[in-house]
Amino acid sequence: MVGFISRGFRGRKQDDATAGRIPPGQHLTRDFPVLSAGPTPRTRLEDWSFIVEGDIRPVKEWSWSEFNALPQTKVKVDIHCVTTWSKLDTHWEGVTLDDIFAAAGIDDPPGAYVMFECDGGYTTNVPVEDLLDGKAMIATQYEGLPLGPEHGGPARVLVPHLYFWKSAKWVRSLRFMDSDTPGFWESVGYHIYGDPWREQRYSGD
Ligand SMILES: Nc1nc2c(c(=O)[nH]1)N[C@H]1C(S)=C(S)[C@@H](COP(=O)(O)O)O[C@H]1N2
Ligand SMILES: [Mo]
Repeated sequence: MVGFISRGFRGRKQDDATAGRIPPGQHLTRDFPVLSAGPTPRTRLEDWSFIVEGDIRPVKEWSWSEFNALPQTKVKVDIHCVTTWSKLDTHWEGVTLDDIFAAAGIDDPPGAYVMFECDGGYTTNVPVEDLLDGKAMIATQYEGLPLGPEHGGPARVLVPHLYFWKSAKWVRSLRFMDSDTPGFWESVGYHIYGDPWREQRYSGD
């Protein structure tokens, strides 16, 4: 009987802590599943760079050491994978897109959308306004440690308010676009935008 009561009490406490934080159709996970469409690329840091590209030519390129000299920001966020797992209170460190645009001298973005391009060929499209005001970063650390290769190290996109497929692993460039062109998953039936709170899993949702 006592066991029953205390189990019930723990259940209630957990419900209160997570209330309103799990989007529709999602469930909580404590581990960190790896989801990759292909093999894990292993780019040496001396060969790594991050490039911001406009239509015509590169706008800015940073080597690994230059990139790490940009202002660093820490965030604690919840992440939501379209395969229905959500994970709360994950800690990341990296460079916000605001700071990347500032360092690239971009006041007026040369397109309303971007395509993120990765080692291994993965791509994903995101509207520029979803990257600004601290909503997104290029993350290089997870839970206080360098980001592991299976989770996208050396650097991945983190756009936690959209489904996690938008958080491109092994990212190497950001290309501005005038129109919202589908990336890898978006072109095979996943939603062009991917808001977990509106359950935008597939095109047509
Ligand atoms: N380059 C690349 N980025 C990617 C993917 C991928 O296959 N390749 N998978 C996406 C998907 S579908 C998800 S859910 C998350 C998974 O990130 P994780 O493996 O760190 O959990 O990465 C996203 N970013
Ligand atoms: Mo995913």
